Amino acid sequence: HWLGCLLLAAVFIFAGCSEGNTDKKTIRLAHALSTSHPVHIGMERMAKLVDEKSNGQLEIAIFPSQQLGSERETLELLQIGSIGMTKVSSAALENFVPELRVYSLPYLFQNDEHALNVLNGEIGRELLLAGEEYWLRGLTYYDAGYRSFYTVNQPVESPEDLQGQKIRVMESQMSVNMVRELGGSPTPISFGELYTALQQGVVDGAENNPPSFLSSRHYEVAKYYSLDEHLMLPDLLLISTLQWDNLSEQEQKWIQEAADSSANYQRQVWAEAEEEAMEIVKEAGVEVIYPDKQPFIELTEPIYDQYRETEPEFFELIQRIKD
Ligand code: EAX
Repeated sequence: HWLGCLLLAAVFIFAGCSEGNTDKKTIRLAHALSTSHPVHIGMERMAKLVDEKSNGQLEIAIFPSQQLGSERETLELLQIGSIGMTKVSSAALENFVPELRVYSLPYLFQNDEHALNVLNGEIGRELLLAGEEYWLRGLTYYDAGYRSFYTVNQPVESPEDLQGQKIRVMESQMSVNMVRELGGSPTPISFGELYTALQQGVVDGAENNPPSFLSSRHYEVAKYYSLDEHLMLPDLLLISTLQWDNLSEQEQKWIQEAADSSANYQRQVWAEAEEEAMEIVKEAGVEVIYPDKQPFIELTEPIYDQYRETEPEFFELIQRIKD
């Protein structure tokens, strides 16, 4: 029987196998982060809550570390219903749900409170559900803090230092444009391939938040971390609409409630994880730089002009919340 399970798992079916209990449903959730990452810990909480609420009848099986593919690939698997759930950065979703490009505007939010008001408010909800027509239903946001540059050979004290440096970005045109405006050479690579790319000199640096910098062990190779905090991209927990429509109303309610509650929990875990990550990487010999953000802000202004030409709606709404 176990061999059967293994084979079925291998061909990506979303109905799970279970020993002895034929009513039990398993939903597979795949993502790119390692198990020590605070966003993974948030998802574990969600899975635990679903298990408790359903009395063990509904199981969320988590596949971390890009085991089932990159963020782009898991989104594709969701769209055809091969897996039920995924967690990706909003930047990875841009190619699927263009409305989400708004989150990729550098220095979009004035502060944490502004970000939280947007995400937890009407706009945040609308953007979370914007993927429904593309078979990607958003369940909740997880906090992914601020992204900053890290480099192998040369510290980034100002945008000039990005000149001639190959910087890994996510598969996001907005991120490509951002790095280009700042003077670097953007190179899209999936998260799971980045450690080797840094090590082998395929790229000279990347950008991410402190817990990802730590849990990916990129800090072993990239010894300069410049906290310019150019992006605050939320992570999104998503369910395939094919999976969602296959659930009873009660099951949908369990999942939504568990997702909401896990997001609150994850925000608490995040703050601590961020601080801890900074301490650990410093201890490991990473030099932390606190650059003046102004030149970064000014150089990325053309991104706003490009964006405004196509779809200014959400940006204007987000600006209004700030005021
Ligand atoms: O979604 O690819 C990345 O850099 C992301 O930060 C990560 O996978 C979380």
